[in-house]
Amino acid sequence: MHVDRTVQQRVAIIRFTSPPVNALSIANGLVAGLAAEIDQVNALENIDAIVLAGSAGTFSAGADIKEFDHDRSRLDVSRALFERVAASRYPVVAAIDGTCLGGGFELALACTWRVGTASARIGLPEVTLGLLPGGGGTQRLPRLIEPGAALDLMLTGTILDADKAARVGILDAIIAGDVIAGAIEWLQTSGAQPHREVSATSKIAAAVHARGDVRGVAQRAILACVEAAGTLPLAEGLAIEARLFDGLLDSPESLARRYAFAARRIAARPPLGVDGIAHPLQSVLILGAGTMGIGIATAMINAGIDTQLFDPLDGALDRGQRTIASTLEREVTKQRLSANERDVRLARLGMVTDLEAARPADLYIEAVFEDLSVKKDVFETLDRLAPEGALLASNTSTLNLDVIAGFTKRPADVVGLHFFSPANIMPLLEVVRGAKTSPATVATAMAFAKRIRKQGVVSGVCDGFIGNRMFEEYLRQSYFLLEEGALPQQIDQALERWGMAMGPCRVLDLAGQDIGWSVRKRRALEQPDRPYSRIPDMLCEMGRFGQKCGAGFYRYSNGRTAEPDPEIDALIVAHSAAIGVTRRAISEEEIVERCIYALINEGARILDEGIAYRPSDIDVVYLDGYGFPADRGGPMYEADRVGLPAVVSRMRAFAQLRQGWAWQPAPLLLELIEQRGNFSALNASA
Ligand code: 3H9
Repeated sequence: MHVDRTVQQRVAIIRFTSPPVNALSIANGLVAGLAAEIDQVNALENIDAIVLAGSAGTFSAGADIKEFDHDRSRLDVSRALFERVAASRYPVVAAIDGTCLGGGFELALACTWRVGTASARIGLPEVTLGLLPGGGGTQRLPRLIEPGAALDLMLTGTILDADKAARVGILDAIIAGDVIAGAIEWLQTSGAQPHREVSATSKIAAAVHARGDVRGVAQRAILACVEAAGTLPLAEGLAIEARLFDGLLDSPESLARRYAFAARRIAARPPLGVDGIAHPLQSVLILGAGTMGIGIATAMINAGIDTQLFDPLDGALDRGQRTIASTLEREVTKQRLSANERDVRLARLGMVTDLEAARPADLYIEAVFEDLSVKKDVFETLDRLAPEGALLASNTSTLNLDVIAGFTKRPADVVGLHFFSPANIMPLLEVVRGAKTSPATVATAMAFAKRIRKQGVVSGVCDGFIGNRMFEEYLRQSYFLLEEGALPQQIDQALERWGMAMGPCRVLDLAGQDIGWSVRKRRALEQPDRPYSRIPDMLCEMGRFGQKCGAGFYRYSNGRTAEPDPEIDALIVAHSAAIGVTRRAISEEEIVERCIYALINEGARILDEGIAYRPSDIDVVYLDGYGFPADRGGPMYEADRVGLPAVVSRMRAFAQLRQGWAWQPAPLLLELIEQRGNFSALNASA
C-alpha cells in the first residue's frame, strides 16, 4: 500500500495504491494514510483544491471485505476518513478511473465533486453482499441525485458506466485522457460551485414509498436509511446507517453472500496441482449452430472475441445469424446496447460452411449433437485441422470427455467447456478436466472463462459433471414426491418460497422434458436398481415436452405462464393408485428437505470422488448455474448451517419412507460427522 502527495498549480494531488483493487483496508494502513494526507494538506497554505485519485485503472473497490469478519469498530475508521474529506478546508475532487464501488464510491461522495474517465464504473454493490452502503452512501447519494435513481442503485447494486453516471448527476465531468491532469484542468476551467442538496423531503418519502415492498433484509434496511435521509439531519442519518450496517454484518444472508463472494474467486483459480500457466486465446471456432452453439457464439462476440460459427447443414447458419442478430437487437431496443456496438459485435462473427477453409483458431468448441459417433468425427477432423497448441473443447453435458479426448492424438489439449443454456446469459461454465488434460490447458480455459465474463469451476469427469449429476438426485426426489402425494405446483411453490429461482417442474418444462427423457432411458439400462418415477416419462409419451409445445407439467395457454393443469393432477393421482401408493399430505418442509438433502448427499459423493475440488466449488455451481438462493450460500454451505448430524438424521428418516435406497448417506458425510468436521473445514484445508 502506498499513499503519495504532490502539488501542481496550487492543487494537492493525493494518490493511493493498494493492489489489486485499492480496497480501503484498515489493516494495511491505507485508510489511516489517506486521513493523514488530508489533514496535512489542510494544514498547508497556498492550496486551492485537492485531487484524490486511485491508481492503475482503479479508484477503489470499496471497504476490504476480508476485514468484515474481524474487528467491526474498524469500520468507524473509514467513516471518520469520509467525514474528514467532507469537512476538508479545501474542496476535494475525486478523479475516478476504473472501478469506484461501495466504500470507494462513498469516499468519492464525500468529496466536493467527482470527475471520471470513460472507463469509470460506479456503484454501490453492498446489497449483493447482503449489506447496505455503510459509509454515508445512503445519506449522501439521495441528497445528490434524484432519490428514486439513488434508491434503485442501492437496492439493485447496479454498476453505472461513465456516461450514465454523468447523466444521473454522479459525475460532474467526463475526462478524456489522464484523469489527474483532466481533473486539474476541470478545476481551473469549470468554475464549478459545490453542489446543493437536490432532494426535497417529499421526494425521498415518495421514492421510499414506491419501493416499499422489497423483500431482503438488506433492502429493507436501505429503505429505512434513505427514509432517514429525508427526515433527519445528515449526522443523525449517518448514525442510523452505521448502526443498521453493523447489524447486517452478522445476518445469515450477509454471511452467506460474503462466503459466496470468496467462493467464486477461489473457484476461479485452478486447484493446486493443476495450476499450469495460462496462455491467451484470441479467436474461437464453434462447431454446431444449434441452440448451444448459437448461445456460445453470442457470448463470444459479446466478450470481444473473434468468432467463427461452423455448421454444414443447410439453413443452420442463416438461422444462427438471425437469432444472434435479433438477440442483440433486443438489447438495443432495451437501450442496454448502442446500435454502433451491436454492429461492432456482429462484425466479429464469421460464418463457415467448409471447415477446411476456415481461419485457424486458438480455441475450437464442439457443440454438435450429443452422440459419441458424431463427436468422434468432429474431434478426428479437429485433430487434423487445428493448429498446434489450440485448445479443443467439447460442450458435452453427458458424454465421457476421456473417450472424446481419445479420438485425438493430443488429449492434453482437450477440455470440456460445459456452458449452461442460454449460454449468452447463464454465468456458469464448468471446465471439465479429463484424465490427460494438461494443467496449462485447465489454466488457459479458466482464464478464458474470466475473459468471457463467466464463472469457471473445474470439474472432473463423471456423468453429468458436478451440476447435472447432483440435479438428477434432486429431480428423482421431486418425482417421488409427486407419486407420494404432492402436485407439481406444490413442489415448485415450496422450493421457490425457500428461495430457488424456479421449482423443478417449471425448470423441466422450460428446459424441455425430452432432455431428461433420454437421460432416464439411458439410466434405466445402466442403473436398473435406481429406478425413476414413471411420471415424467408419461408426460413425454403424451408429447408434453414443456413450454416449447404449450404443455408439460403445466399448461402454457398464453406462452410463458405456467398454469396448473387438472389433467396432469389427475394423471399423477391415478399413477399413485396404479403403483399402489396411498397418497398423503406432504409438508413444504419435507419437500424442501428431500430435494435439498438429495443435492447435499450427491455433492458429498462428488467431493469424495475428487470430481469437485472443494465444497465451495459445488456451491458456486449451484448459485450460478441452478438458481440456488444467494442468501443461502449453496447446498454444502446449507448443510453446514443445518449441521451434518441433523442432515443425516433426516436422511435416515427419509430412508424409512418409500424408495429408501435413495437415502444411503454418502460415506464422506458420515466421516465428517465422526471427526466432528464439516464442509467449511474442508474448504479451509483445500
Ligand atoms: C463496502 O464497501 C462497505 C462500505 O459501504 C462500508 C464502508 C465503511 N475487498 O473479482 P476479482 C479482491 S463493501 C477485498 O477477481 P475483477 C478479490 O477477492 C464492498 N478484496 O477481479 C480478488 O482477490 P484474490 C463493496 C477484494 O477484476 C481480487 O481482489 N464493494 C475486494 O474480476 C480481484 O478481484 C464490492 O462489493 C474488496 N472490496 O473484479 C466490490 N474486491 O485474487 C467487490 C475485490 O485474492 N469487488 N477483492 O481472489 C468486485 O466487484 C470485483 O472484485 C471488482 C474487480 C469489480 C472490483
